[in-house]
Amino acid sequence: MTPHGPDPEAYAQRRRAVRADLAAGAAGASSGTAGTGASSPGTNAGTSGGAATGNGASNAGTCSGAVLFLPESPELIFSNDVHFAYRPETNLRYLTGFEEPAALLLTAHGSEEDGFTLCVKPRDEQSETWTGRRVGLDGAKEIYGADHAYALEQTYEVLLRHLRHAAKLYYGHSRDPAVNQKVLELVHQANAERPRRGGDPLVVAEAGPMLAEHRLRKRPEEIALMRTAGQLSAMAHRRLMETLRPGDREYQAQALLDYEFRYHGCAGPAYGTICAGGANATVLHYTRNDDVLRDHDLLLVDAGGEYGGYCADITRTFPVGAAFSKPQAGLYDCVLAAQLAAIDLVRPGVTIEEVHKACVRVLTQGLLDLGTLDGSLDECIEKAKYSPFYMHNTSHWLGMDVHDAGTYRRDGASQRLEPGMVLTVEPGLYLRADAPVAIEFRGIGIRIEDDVLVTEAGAEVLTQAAPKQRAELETLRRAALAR
Ligand SMILES: [Mn+2]
Repeated sequence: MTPHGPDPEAYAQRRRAVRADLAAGAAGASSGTAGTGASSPGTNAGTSGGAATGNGASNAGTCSGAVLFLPESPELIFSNDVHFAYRPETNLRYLTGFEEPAALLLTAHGSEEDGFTLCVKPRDEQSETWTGRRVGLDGAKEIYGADHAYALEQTYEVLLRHLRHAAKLYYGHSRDPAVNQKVLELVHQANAERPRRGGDPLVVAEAGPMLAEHRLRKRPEEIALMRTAGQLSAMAHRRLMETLRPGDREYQAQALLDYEFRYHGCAGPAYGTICAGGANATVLHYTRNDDVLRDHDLLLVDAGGEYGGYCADITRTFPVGAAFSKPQAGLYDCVLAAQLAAIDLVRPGVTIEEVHKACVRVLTQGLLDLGTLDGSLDECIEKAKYSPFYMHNTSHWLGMDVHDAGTYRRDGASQRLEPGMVLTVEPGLYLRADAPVAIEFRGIGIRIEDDVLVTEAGAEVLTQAAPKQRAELETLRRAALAR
């Protein structure tokens, strides 16, 4: 199980919810097969461990129900004999908590092999001496609740057996084209047998969007973990504000954050930490982090920890010295006002696009007030005159992935917020060193980012322990420099 992550029952609940979707999705695919598909949703949704439904006999000769297949995520080479830390495919981890290379099948088609299947690396004394203990086939069942466990090498023969029974395959597309090709071959093989065995050809669907619907709405145990990830990450930002000194290198700021994340139980940073001093902050994904931090510059820090499999994503911008300069303060107040206005808007029923538009409106008004734009507010918004200085969206979904699963548009319109969704709110202003603005604004990049949970009542900011009021930042910085 993922350290600090959900308990086994939480994963079982997720699998039950997804199996109910599989059965419902397949009922549509197999509408020609006389009712057997339509009877399965209720049966499958209720079974506790995802055991066989026991109606296998009634499906003989027909194909009904669905298979979800998530292939093994490849192990990647860092350099000769050295691997990157293994990162399980997020959907597989969402449904199991399993962190070794593995393939997953979740099936609801009524055969005796139905249920939750994991294909894993078998126990092997020789290999385990080098690379550590494996869960093995027994562990996959006993610890992770698999109904069936096989060796990874058997993945495709197991998949083919399931495809023979099913009306629909939900496939988690692999980054490895060879895997996709293999799966397509097996689909053809299963279909080639259909004329004699009976049943319509398999319907193949992407598993991602179906699983994304589940991941987009966080369950209580997920929200609890995201709250912890947010709190621990906010504390790391605060610690940096309390200790940074002019003359430090950007990587020293990064090192302190990494230390704080790991020391307090995070698996590590949830993504590549950005520590960008001065004009480096106008590069959106600056990760070199090797420059010297200068007294009169700002430092933009975009960093969050991953705790129990869930990400935080926080950006703060604060003075390397003790105080903001006047132009820095003007821009900062503008970004903060935009962020607060947007967060204030977050509640069920509001669209993610409306959150963005609220930010754009305040940022544009701020740029007009500072003399950086000309024209009326509406004209500047309509013609996107702000876009050289604010070129990204305000929000993305947050969860197990820092850019989490979930659609941003539904039925041709922007996604409406619902309780349990978590989004970032992260306006910024980026005035490059060569930007066509007054000289005092050049080379300033500011972003302020928090993680916001949509609740029944409105919103809960999961990362509010990270200071962002200008006066509070200056108090912290004065104290840091007085040490
Ligand atoms: Mn973000």
